[in-house]
Amino acid sequence: WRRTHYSADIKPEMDGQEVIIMGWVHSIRALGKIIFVILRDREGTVQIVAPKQKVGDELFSQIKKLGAEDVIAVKGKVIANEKAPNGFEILPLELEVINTAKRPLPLDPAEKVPAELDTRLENRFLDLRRPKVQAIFKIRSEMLKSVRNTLYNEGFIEVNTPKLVASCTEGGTELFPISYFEREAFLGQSPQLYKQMLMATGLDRVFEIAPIFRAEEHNTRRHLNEATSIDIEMAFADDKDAMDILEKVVYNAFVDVYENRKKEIETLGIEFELPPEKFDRITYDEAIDIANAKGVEISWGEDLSREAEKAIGEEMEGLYFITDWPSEIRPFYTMPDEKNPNICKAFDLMYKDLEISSGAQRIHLYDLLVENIKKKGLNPDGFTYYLEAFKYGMPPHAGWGLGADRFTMVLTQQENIRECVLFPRDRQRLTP
Ligand code: AMO
Repeated sequence: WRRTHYSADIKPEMDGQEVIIMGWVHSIRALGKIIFVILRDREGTVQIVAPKQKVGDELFSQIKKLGAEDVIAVKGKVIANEKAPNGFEILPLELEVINTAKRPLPLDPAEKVPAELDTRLENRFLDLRRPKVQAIFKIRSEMLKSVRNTLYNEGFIEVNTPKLVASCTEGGTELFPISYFEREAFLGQSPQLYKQMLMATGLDRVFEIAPIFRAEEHNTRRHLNEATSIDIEMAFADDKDAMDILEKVVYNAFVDVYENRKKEIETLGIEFELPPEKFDRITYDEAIDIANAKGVEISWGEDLSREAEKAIGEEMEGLYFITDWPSEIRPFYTMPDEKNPNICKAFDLMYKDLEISSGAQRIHLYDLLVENIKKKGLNPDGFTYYLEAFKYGMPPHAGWGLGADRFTMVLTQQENIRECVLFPRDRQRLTP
């Protein structure tokens, strides 16, 4: 048997046509001489109605034996019926039970009351059968497709850089050490050094969508130990150019999700609003003023605390940039401002109180870079392979990293990042 249609492809106008559908038994209801089976596939559900006198004894008893989540194939006839869901039902002609499901189920995909997140993640393959959960991943996929489209259209080349690495990029903590034969190595925190080195090659504009690993100690709703980062780097460009690209990438993703994932937005039951094409831009100074005005104490030079982010997020609507950060709290590769080296050409893109991206213009000057590495208390010897790329013709460049999981949280309006990752990795969870 070959599947001819997904549930959503069948229309009442196909009345009388024969179809083959495949999927899971979502629910089954026997009312004496008639059985109703709801079959679920990726695109939705179909009602199969089996009246005993029409389908015959043999098929009727075969259908009667079905249980929740059995995998079945049904050959049947489309019957237009205004009273049925979607305006049609299927009269079964033949049924094949492809595989049965053990019962009781550890988690019922048809269950209306949601289970605890932990139970759901423990049984993620079953949890993922639920349309609301699938909707998140369809939107995530749409977002990734959109991001790729925008970046290809803007002249970016997709690259892959190593994830087994020799040095840190985002500060010494948060690294996962691994044993690499007789040497120590780490799981990559960010493709930062590699995407910068690629700027010395003439590839000019590159992007990568790949995992980043962070040994975050704490469990929060916004942090994972393995996340997916959308990274770009562009040569002959400054922080403003990188922000313009980020705006396009994020705005287009909103538009594409809005236009192509209406069904999933409805399934999630969320109010989906398009952002403006240009996002507000406030400086770090303005941001801390907002926090201070709201009673959150934060002095110049401090990184934004969770409380400060919340206070600023209350004031600023939707998406906005924070620019002109103190150099001290940004990574060593960040270009200081020419006029005031205490601040640097870094930016964060926020959605309310959630940071979804950070980026900057980078230091492309060898001496300044070495000096900055030392300033951060790091040893330049550990960065030789990276520093070499700055000696033989490195153009000015800028870039950013956009958290794919956090961006999905924003697009699907989820409060917990784990909802937006198929198999999340946190301090407690290494399986499934
Ligand atoms: P940063 O460390 O800010 O910047 O990371 C960039 C973006 O990646 C996401 N992110 C995470 N998401 C979930 N869990 C985590 N533990 C986690 N860590 C980071 C966030 C964040 O905004 N090299 C720079 C980027 C650059 O300048 O190009 C960097 O890694 O959405």
